[in-house]
Amino acid sequence: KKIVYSGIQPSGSLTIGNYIGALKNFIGLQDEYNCLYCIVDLHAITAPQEPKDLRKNTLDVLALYLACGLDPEKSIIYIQSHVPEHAELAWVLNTYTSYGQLGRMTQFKEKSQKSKEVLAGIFNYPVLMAADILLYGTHLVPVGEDQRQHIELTRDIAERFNRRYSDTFEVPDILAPKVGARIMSLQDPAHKMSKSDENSDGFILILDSEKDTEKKIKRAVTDSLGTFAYSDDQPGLKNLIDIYCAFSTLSADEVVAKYEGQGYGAFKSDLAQVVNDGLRPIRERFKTIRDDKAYLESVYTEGAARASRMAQKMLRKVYKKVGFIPR
Ligand code: AQP
Repeated sequence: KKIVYSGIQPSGSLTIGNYIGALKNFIGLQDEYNCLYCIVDLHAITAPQEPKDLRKNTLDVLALYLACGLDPEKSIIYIQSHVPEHAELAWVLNTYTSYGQLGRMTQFKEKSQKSKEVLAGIFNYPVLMAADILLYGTHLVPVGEDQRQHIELTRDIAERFNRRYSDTFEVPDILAPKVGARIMSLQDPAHKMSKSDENSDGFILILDSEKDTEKKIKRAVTDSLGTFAYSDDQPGLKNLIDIYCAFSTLSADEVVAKYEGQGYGAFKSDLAQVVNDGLRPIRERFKTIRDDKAYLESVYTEGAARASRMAQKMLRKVYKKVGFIPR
């Protein structure tokens, strides 16, 4: 079986962007592939985190993984900091990554523009991500479109290392969803929906109440054209149609056909219902799972043990190739 790897940062509560672009697609891959799904807390600290919030968010993400249908019997589900090989491999890979290439990463440019002090951690973020992926011989990485550049970089690093020594790393491919690979902010459709957005109207959290979900959709920015079309000239509406498609079986054309000639109001209230219907079972399951501390602990402990075995094997191989003396 091929290997699938992905992770989500516990840097806040997850949005429907995280869900549509990543989490939702994790579920279906579990039967066909050997999947590893990580909660990447080492990545999360590249932005300042309050320790107690980080602890809470990490367990929230774990419970959400399980509530969405990730199955610890099928997939390896674990917390990144429990497997120190991630950080160790990242250090080695840093010596195969150019400063210039990291400086060209869009996510780095955007995040560093926003912060007063640019941390080395945010600059090196993609190298840690490359380590996550390469550590397990990953073939496929299900992520949103915003991560494409990081996957390209991971491929470059793997190829560079393989050329320098001999075949060591599998060169992975991205697996981006056909619909909803890039969900935009509800308040500013030029920017992607992000859990760390200061304006909470910009995102819908998986765990938002049904009322808040509805409110945020009603407030979502559209346009004054008044025509119902799926077009780049109407990015706000286009984004809402993408969200509708992700939570239903309809295509964009079918959604347009259904609401053509109507105002945006009717569409928005139906959209709120479609999103709430889709999220309701997850929201309900989340509560029960999140309260079961012992179960959560057993899942992440078992997951880390299984991930560690794979990670140790790869790191030993890498250390040997580099020329480190085994202890
Ligand atoms: N708006 C989005 N549309 C589609 N997919 C998205 N993803 C994130 N935002 C969108 C996908 O979610 C996965 C996990 O992302 P992450 O938490 O590791 O980091 P991120 O991409 O930086 O997500 P956020 O929400 O924007 O987090 P913050 O605000 O903390 O930086 C990835 O697969 C990503 O593609």
